[in-house]
Amino acid sequence: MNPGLNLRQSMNDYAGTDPLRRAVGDVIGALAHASVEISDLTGNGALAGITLAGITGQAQGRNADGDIQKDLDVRADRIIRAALEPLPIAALASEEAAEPEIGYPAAPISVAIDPLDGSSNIDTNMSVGTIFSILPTPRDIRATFLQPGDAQLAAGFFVYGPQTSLVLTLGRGVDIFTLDRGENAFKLIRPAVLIPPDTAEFAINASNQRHWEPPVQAFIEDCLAGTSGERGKDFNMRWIGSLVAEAHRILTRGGIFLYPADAREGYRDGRLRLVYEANPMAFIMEQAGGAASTGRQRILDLTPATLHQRVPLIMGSRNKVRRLDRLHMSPEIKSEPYPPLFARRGLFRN
Ligand code: AFP
Repeated sequence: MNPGLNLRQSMNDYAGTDPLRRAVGDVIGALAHASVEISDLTGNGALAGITLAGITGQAQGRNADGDIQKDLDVRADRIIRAALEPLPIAALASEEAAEPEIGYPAAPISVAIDPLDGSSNIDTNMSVGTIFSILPTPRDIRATFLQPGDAQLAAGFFVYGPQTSLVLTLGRGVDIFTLDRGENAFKLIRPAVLIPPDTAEFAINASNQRHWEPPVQAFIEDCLAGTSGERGKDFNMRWIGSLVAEAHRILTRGGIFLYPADAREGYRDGRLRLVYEANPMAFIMEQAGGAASTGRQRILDLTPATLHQRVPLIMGSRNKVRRLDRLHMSPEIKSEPYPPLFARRGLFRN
């Protein structure tokens, strides 16, 4: 596709006369429309509390799964629901709702969303975003969001940062569009994005190091050892605390992102949700030549047991994801609770 092509035209080209593709394209168009309003809202920051009654960016309770819920989370959820309401969608699942909302059960597609990912960053003026996954509606509508990630028809995320951008896969590669505010239209800026297979940049919340499993300890230890260690090269570290921003950076210059399982209460399966965070991200990473796994299994192979199920997520440059998979499978790492190497060097201790 030619750079500068607008999203509407791109969706028309994709859909052609295929009704299922037309339904997918219409949902993406509606999400793009909603994203402009969410972008404006997040762009106003604290001013939103003045210009929009009741928006403070402060916590206002917890969602169904116990996450702190900001009023912007709720507002973004409402904006998306309003944008999708006129469309024939069988079911809509959201991080902000305990159960999916049933719309038109005979409709061919369903949608899962994280309306505002990274909302804990809102008051620090960091990039946040909206993540979405579009699935075929199965015969039993109750199983809609319990399908493996490989079933996805499309997935993407909007990043509300210096630019408002859409990262999109329709199962035939990854394209990045940026909002042209003058024309109020998303324009294609990077077609057929590919992630470099190798990288010297990792993203992990290092404050959780003492809780990680040995394979992750070993991998990060090697990165930190740099040229003095067995990897023989120095690494750079990033941690933004916003999955969409980390993913966009990886699509731009490569890298590996880890939110692994850890020993903290409630983090045995990591922090991120399989259905509306890990699955869409994994689809995008693989379509851009990268990889996404739990360390032991390919993310897109997993069958969700529940809608808000959490899963360890390791994604990005495929050679680094594969290295972590090998470390999780290697017997010598598994047999030691903490490799002596780590105990001796204790690079995190001082
Ligand atoms: P919030 O949406 O609650 O800000 O969580 C963001 C997130 O799910 C993901 O976007 C980040 O990568 C991750 O949490 C950051 O988690 P930590 O705060 O534990 O580092």
